[in-house]
Amino acid sequence: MNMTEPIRVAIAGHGNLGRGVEAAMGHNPDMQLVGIYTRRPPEQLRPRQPGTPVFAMETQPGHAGRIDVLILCGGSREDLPRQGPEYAALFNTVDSFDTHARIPEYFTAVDAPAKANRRTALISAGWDPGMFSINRILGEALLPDGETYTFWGDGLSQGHSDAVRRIPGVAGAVQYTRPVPAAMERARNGSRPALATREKHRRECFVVLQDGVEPGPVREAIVTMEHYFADYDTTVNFISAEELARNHAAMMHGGFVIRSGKTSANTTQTIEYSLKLDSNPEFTASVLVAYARAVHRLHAMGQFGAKTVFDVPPGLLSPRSAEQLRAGQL
Ligand code: API
Repeated sequence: MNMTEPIRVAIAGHGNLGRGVEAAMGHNPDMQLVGIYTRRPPEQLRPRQPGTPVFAMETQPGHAGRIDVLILCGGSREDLPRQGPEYAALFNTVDSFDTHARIPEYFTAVDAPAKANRRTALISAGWDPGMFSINRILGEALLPDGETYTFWGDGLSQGHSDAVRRIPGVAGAVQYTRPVPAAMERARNGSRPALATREKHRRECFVVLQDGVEPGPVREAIVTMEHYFADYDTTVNFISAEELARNHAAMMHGGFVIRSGKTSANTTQTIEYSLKLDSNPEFTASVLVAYARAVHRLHAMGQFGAKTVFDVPPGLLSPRSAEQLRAGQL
């Protein structure tokens, strides 16, 4: 691998996450943003950095030789199940597929085309799944006799908001994840047994309907949605487009992973990893960009196929070489 040539990165999809990747690229001088691919008319898109080339999504397969890593910024419900396998045949990719229960089948769908075409495809990066997943397995490996607690929020879940927006009749929506304070307290005190899903978080949606759409069926479609809402107590508020724009533009999020365990009968050890995010999509994007660097290196090492964050050594995320890291960071 030539360390002096920048890694050529492109973005597929220019929503909140795609814009976050643009911002993150500005902080990583060893990488260069060589294109943004969009489903909208390319001339309507305003890149953060004027002069960044913008292309129609369908031109992408013809650009395979110009892109080292393609970052897929679509949603998990409808975009990635289609785009992930398709683009993994043509490019090295990074995505943030975040439907936890479907990750095994998504991995298989991406792995086959990536292996067949000698590409490297890192799936399900971000913070959860992603950094939180790493902290969960570290906690469990280091403290086998214990309990793990993941809490999210208060904050705006991009995945849940996107899932609501895809319901027919919905013009706009956001979803807030509200942790239950008493449950957080129990987790911090090492409560055993583990808490049930419904005890830990509530979900609150603010939804704008298209003209003439009845709220009842939309509410029903939300609260019964598998993998997103069915296991939670969910409140749905219908509001105007003006109110959505005025009161729900901030995209703060965060949360923590706690592992509490015993190393001998009366000895408790606790590990906590916590995030406070002003912008959920910008942080997720920062994670994706660091993993794009790792994917480029894994590909150069001949490690083809689908990968998850568990398969990537942390040193590969850093712009520094292994020698530099040994000298200054251990
Ligand atoms: C929640 C979390 C958010 C994880 C972060 C990311 C997102 O329920 O708020 O969609 O924003 N699962 N996957």
